[in-house]
Order: sequence, then structure tokens, then C-alpha cells
Amino acid sequence: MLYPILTPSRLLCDLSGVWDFKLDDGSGFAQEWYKAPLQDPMTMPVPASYNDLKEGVDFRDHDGWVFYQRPISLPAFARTQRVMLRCDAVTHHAKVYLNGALLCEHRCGFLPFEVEITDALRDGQDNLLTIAVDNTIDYTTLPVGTPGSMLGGMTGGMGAPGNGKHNPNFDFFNYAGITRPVKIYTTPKDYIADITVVPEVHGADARLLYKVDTVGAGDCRVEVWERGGAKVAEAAGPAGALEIKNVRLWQPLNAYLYDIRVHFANDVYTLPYGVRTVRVEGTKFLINEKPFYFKGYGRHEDTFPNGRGQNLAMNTKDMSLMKWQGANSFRTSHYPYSEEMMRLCDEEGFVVIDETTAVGVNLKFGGGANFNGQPIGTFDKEHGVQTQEHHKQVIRDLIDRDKNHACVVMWSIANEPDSTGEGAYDYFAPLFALAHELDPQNRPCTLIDVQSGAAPEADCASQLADVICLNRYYGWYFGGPDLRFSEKALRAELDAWAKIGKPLIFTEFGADTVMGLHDTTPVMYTEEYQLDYYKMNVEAFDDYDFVVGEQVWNFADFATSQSLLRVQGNKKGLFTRDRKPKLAAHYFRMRWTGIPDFAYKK
Ligand code: BDP
Repeated sequence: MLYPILTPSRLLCDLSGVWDFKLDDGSGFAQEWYKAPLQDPMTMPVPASYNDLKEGVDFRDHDGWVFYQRPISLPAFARTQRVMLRCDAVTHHAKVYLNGALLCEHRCGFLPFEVEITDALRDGQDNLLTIAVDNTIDYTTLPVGTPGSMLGGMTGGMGAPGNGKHNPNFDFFNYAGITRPVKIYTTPKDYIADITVVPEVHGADARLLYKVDTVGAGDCRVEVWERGGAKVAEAAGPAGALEIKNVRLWQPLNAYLYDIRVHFANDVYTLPYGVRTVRVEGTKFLINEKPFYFKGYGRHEDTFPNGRGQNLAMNTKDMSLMKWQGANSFRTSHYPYSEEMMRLCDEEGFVVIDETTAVGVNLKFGGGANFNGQPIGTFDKEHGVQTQEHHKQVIRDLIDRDKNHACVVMWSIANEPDSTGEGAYDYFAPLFALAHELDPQNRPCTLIDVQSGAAPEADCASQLADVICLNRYYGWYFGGPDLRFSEKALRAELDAWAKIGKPLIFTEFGADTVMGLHDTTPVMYTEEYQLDYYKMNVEAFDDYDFVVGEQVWNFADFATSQSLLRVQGNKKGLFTRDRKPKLAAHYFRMRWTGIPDFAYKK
């Protein structure tokens, strides 16, 4: 799916602004709120999560539907073209109405969808656009939630179950709303529907294999331009090869992007494109055929008061802070990030592990889920999660959106699923196969492995993942505060994974730390303990050649549901939520600026 841009043939209008808004009181659909202007609406900015923007726990924790509304109109000349309405992200389930009629419905709160509105728009008057949004999470959704009537879930045993609400089976606040922009864009009637480009590098030169999906009649021409410079390659036809002599590669932290300009009939579209290769060989992760070392973070799209709402300024600030520390990569934990962020990573040379919305596919959290007192297996056909088909759809849509990004070097199929549970292999094997089949670049795929204590052989990640990615909390949830004991256990586990013969990245390790808590004896939650915790962990990583990366959990403190372990949110950030560094942020700055991006472990 193409990112909407202004081109000589396409118009683009951003509908960001203040919309009318109302929480559903249970009568919204029965009374057809989408057919007329909302009665007594509140104001609400788009894009943003709504939760932190008005006061009161009932508002913040609203469970169910809300309605957003605004008038839209277009000048008649725009309607001589094909007019599309595009929502970049509506969390989690959207119903879109124009003038009272349902245009489309979409599930998945972190990926775009669009619908043609050329014929639905009324000329010469305002049109009433309503977007109803549902934040419900349960055993059929990704992320997974626990129905309020059920026991279990991440907050299981802490008072939440039984309250009639849907509780997250994951550790971040269930922010909701229209979290990324809503846009109208136009195309000619004969148009470019999609572009796919696959890089091959041969010595000093590159060949880009391209395919243009088109609708209608016309000739297709593709050109490659240097930024602000010369045309370096061109080809005709909807599929073919573009030959670039003396190619300038996209390198981590040293990005170079070409502009690929596609012409079809009267349509024109420009795709920024970085040329680089990615593959796994033995226990190495190769970018441009050189062994890469991942330094960086698991993150969240989480700021105050936007919630998960797009925050372009913070994206730029975060990138700057990560570069200041010598980081070169992050994972889009635990959902696809905005397209603006992905484009920024292409521009800035930041390496990304791109994750689906599959978090919480694990009913062992919080002591385990149960049904009438009987333990439930995560993949139990009757009572377990019912997410596999939706999971496939999310993988399709993610790859469709992000397939051309140079920054994306690996797909993460899920975060901390029950990969040792009965039925895990049968659940995940088709998903890995699908991702490999759909990705035109056939990037490596992984799943992010939960600390379960099981042997690697008993974990389907050891068979399915091209790169082993571990979330490990030795010295925190396991063994804390005894760091010496924890270190032994960490090293024992690394010895076991060494036998699998694949590269390994620590995609999470961390300790909650409240900024400003200090002690001469490093006790848990102090900045000194966080520092000692990290030193112990990375010293162990350095002793294992097949460990090819360290991504700290988390870049910044972030909002979560309330529980006994969360002090106004998760405090594992190296930065506070307003991006002030804790002691350990300075430590990693020293460490990472001393570690080369390539050939750290030869
Ligand atoms: C892991 C999860 C992550 C949590 C983290 C933690 O992947 O989402 O926030 O642990 O407990 O289980 O801080």
C-alpha cells in the first residue's frame, strides 16, 4: 500500500484538527449517532489517543465504542479524479460512515486502511464523516485482551478480572482513538496501485527488480534519481530491472536514498528507496554482507498527553537521543509504528525490527488463565486464543505497508507468545511460512521469546526463527536483586542456546528504575541498581560470539494499566517519559559509542 503524498497527479488533504467526539453510552448504534451531528459533543484532536485528554477515570478507562465526527467537502475539480479516504491508524476497530451510510469497517489498530469515496461524496455541500472506534480487546483480537468475566491475563490476580471490562494481556496502556492522521487523497482514474522493489547488489553495481501494480490503461515508465541530482537508471513496462552503476548503498547510520519515480498513464508517484541487502549466515546477521551488531531499544509510541497518538516532534527527538547514545536500531514493540517513523528511519539510517500487533498470545501470564477453574492452554481449540486468521491478515497488511523500507531488516511475528505451549508450532509455522512467502525481499523472521525456563529445543522459536530474540530479566523478575546468582543463570541459558547455532539478539532486558531514587547500596528501583543490572548483563553478552545485539527495555518510561508492579507506569526506561536521562543512559552512551556497528564480534 502506497503512502499518500502530493505529486503532480495527486492531491492530498490532511483532516487533522479538532473533531466532535462522544463516548458511547450504549445507545450510539441503536440511535444511529452516525446519521446526524452528535448531540452535546466534546472536542477531540485527531490524531491522538483520547484517554488522557479529558479528566476522570471513567473517561480514561472507557471500555467500548466512541464516536468521532466532522464535516468534509471537496472542490468539484478534485472529484474529476478518484477520491480516497485513508485512515492511518484507528485503535482497534473502526466503522467509517459518510452521510449516515457505512463505508467500511476495519480491525487492527496500528495499520492503515482506505476506501474510495468518489461517488459517496455529495457535491456543493458538507458531508458528515463519522468514525466509530472500539477499543475492545479479547481472545480474538491482536493485541489480546482478557474479557472482564475471565480470570488470568497480565493483571490477573490484581483485582482487575471480574470487573466486566476487557483487560490487556500485555504491559502497556490500552490507548485508543484515531491515533494517526485521516487523509483524503486523489489519483487519476488510471492509477498506480502499488510499487514493489527488491534490491540485488553485484560488486559495485545494483540491480533493482521492480513491479508496478496498475489499474486502467497506459504505459509505465520507471526512473531512479539521485536526490536533487541526475537520473541514474530507467526502464519501461510494469515489471523489470533497473541497473545502477556504482551504487551508493543505504548503510546503518549512513543512509542514502534514491528517488524511484514511477509514471503510469497520467499518474506519477515517487518512492524514496535505500539499496541494501540483508541475510543471516551461520550465527551472523549480515547487512550489506557485513556482520551487524544491534545496539538500541525496544520502544513504545507513548507520549503525554498524546498517548499513542502521532507525535512527530517526539519521533525526531527520540531519534536524536538514540543517536547521541550511539544506538543504531530499535524494535517496533509491540505493534507497527507510524509510516512517518518508518520513513524517518529510512532517512536517518536507523535499523528496525518490524513487529506485528501480536502481543499477549500467551495465556500463562499472571499465573495462567482458566475456565471454570480449569487451566486453559493458549492454543486450546475451544477456550484458547482464536487469533490465527487475524494474525495472518496483520502479517499481510504489515508486509504490504512496509515491504520497501530499507530500515526494515527483520519481521517480528509476535512478542512473547506461548512458544513452548502445546500447539505453538502448529500456530506459528504457517505464519512464518506466510511472512517468508509474502515478503518480496524474504527478510529474516523471528518471534520474541518470553522467559519461560524451558530448554531451547522445547521452544518452537528454536526451529522457526531465523534469529533467536530473547526477552530476559535475569536480575529483575528472575533472581533480582541477586546479580551474581542471576548472572550464572543467564550464562547457563546462553550456553544452551549456543547449541542451536543461530544468531541471538537480546530484544529486552531491563529493571524498573524511578528517576531520582539513589543509594550507596544499589537496591532495586534505584538508578544505581539499574546500572549494575545492565553491567552484569552486557558483560555476559560480550562473552558470546553468537550474541549479535542488545536492545534495552525500554527507551523511555511508559504508561501501563495499574498494578502493584507499576509505579505510574512501567519505569524501565533509560529515559523518563519526558526524555530525561537516568544514570544508565550515560553508561550506554559510553558503551555504544565504543562498539562499532559492524564486525564487533568477528
Ligand atoms: C515483557 C514484555 C514487555 C513488558 C516487559 C516488562 O514484552 O511488554 O513491558 O516485559 O515487564 O514481558 O517490563
